[in-house]
Amino acid sequence: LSQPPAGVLGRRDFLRGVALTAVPLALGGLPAWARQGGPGAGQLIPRVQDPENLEGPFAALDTFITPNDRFYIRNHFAQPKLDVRTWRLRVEGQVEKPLELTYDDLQKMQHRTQVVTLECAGNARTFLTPKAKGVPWELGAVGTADWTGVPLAAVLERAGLRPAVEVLLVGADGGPLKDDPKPQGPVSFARSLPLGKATMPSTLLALRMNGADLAPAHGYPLRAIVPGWYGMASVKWLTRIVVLERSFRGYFQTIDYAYWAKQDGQAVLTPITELQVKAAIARPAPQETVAANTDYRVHGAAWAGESEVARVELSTDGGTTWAEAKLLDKAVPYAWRRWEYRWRTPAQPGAYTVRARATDLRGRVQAMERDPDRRNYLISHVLPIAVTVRPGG
Ligand SMILES: Nc1nc2c(c(=O)[nH]1)N[C@H]1C(S)=C(S)[C@@H](COP(=O)(O)O)O[C@H]1N2
Ligand SMILES: [Mo]
Repeated sequence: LSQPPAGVLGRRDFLRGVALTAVPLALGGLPAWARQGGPGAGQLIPRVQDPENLEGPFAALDTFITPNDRFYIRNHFAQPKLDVRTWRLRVEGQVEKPLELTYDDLQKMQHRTQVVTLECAGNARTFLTPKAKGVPWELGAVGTADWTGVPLAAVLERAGLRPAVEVLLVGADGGPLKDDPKPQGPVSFARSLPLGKATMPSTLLALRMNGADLAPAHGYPLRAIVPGWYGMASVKWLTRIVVLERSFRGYFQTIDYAYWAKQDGQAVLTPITELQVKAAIARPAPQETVAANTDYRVHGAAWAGESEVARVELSTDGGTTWAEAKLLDKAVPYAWRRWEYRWRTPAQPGAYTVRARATDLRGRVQAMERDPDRRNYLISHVLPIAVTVRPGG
């Protein structure tokens, strides 16, 4: 696995990398923007500069584990500067014994490694019409890593739980908010978990990502990893854990990262939690040109949150007929499965679409249409990928 040296993810380094990258011949079919670095070249693609938000090169998907230097970065505020010597994790609220743990304390506890796919709840937002507010992600705000750390349950056990319903995770980052409605003054990035999810053995306080200490951009020295949930639950730069007797109603799970659920005939803003079932197409990339009358390998990945991908189907005729894709990776809980499909491209040049649709073991199937109650999040309906078939092949 390629590991970035500390600080390699800076925007200036990234831009320099693009300028010096030679164009590999194998990428002939990719659109021009992809050939000049970015997805085809396997580098992160900047989407917002301040704070830094970069997506992974999803079109370059070629491994089950996403290398750290291709893993998307989603920040709501400037990256906090933390010194591991003075950094502490405080555990408080409904506990018998409040704790203040050092980095060393956590290193000495028993560790567990867990493969988890993280997807940002706003991934694929640029495909929405009308245009939705938020970071303009294409397909690459998703990645799979193996995470090593201490189960959150072990830390809670050490503190001793008193009657509680939720566990609040607070990051060291924060600041004023830009979009209305917003409170006055600074807000910390914080999310809560129901006690049941917080105490599952797979819910981690992670110190390492793919075998390396967390990079600063991914939450060094400590982050939560909440398997099967959208990325916003996996709080980075953790400094405080508060055990709560009531459900938390903070900004990032009410105003933001919430959708309209219908309950008793009412629309209720509900925090976003579990991943929806979804298949995403890596190649062809959007707007890619492919040769007529040839065998083309359509491929991508599919995930299903706390369930498991049962099948992936492909349609190359506008959604009229569907054919089964082949699942490539073995089923790993909480991780994506890559898939592929041999497409005999049409003999007739022109504009075509490729669609992928996943079903999970619970029988959830991707919707064909967008549900506007999801606001600017949970983009898991079937996305038509537009391709141009050119003569010859
Ligand atoms: N403290 C903190 N944690 C955070 C965020 C943040 O801005 N601050 N962003 C969240 C969101 S929305 C996502 S999708 C994931 C992204 O994790 P990554 O940047 O390591 O890919 O981190 C989550 N944890
Ligand atoms: Mo996110």
